Amino acid sequence: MKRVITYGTFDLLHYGHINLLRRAKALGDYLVVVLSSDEFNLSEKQKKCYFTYEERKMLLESIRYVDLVIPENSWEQKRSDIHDYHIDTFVMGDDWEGEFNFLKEEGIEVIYIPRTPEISTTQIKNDLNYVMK
Ligand code: C2G
Repeated sequence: MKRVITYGTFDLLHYGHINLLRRAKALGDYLVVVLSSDEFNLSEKQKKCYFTYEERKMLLESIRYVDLVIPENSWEQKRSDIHDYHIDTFVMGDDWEGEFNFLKEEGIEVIYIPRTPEISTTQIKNDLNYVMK
């Protein structure tokens, strides 16, 4: 059983997120998604989410590629997550290219996957704001 992990906010879930989750799951048999809490988003990423953590969690849990959703409360929890969940492969979109290579020290694969172009939560918000004006 190959276990894969990925991290994110996943607000206003869109096809770019789904592409990432599908490709992450294809790298193994079990996918853990570590979902940024509302507090972590506000304090560490200056992101105010449209959907709450519980709403974003429920959406992710409904996706066939996702096996487990747990909270992300700090930047530092990755090392312990990898051991606690017996992870073999860490995956992120390539906007994070190189940022998490230190995790290779824990004996796991670190893979960056090309982002889906043309879509982002920010883009959606901007487009909707434009339309609503
Ligand atoms: N993503 C993608 N294509 C897009 C948009 C997002 O592949 N068009 C990927 C991102 O690269 C990331 C995942 O989808 O791997 C989740 O994206 P975000 O919710 O924006 O996550 P982020 O804020 O980058 O959080 O500790 C790491 C952070 O929690 C990552």
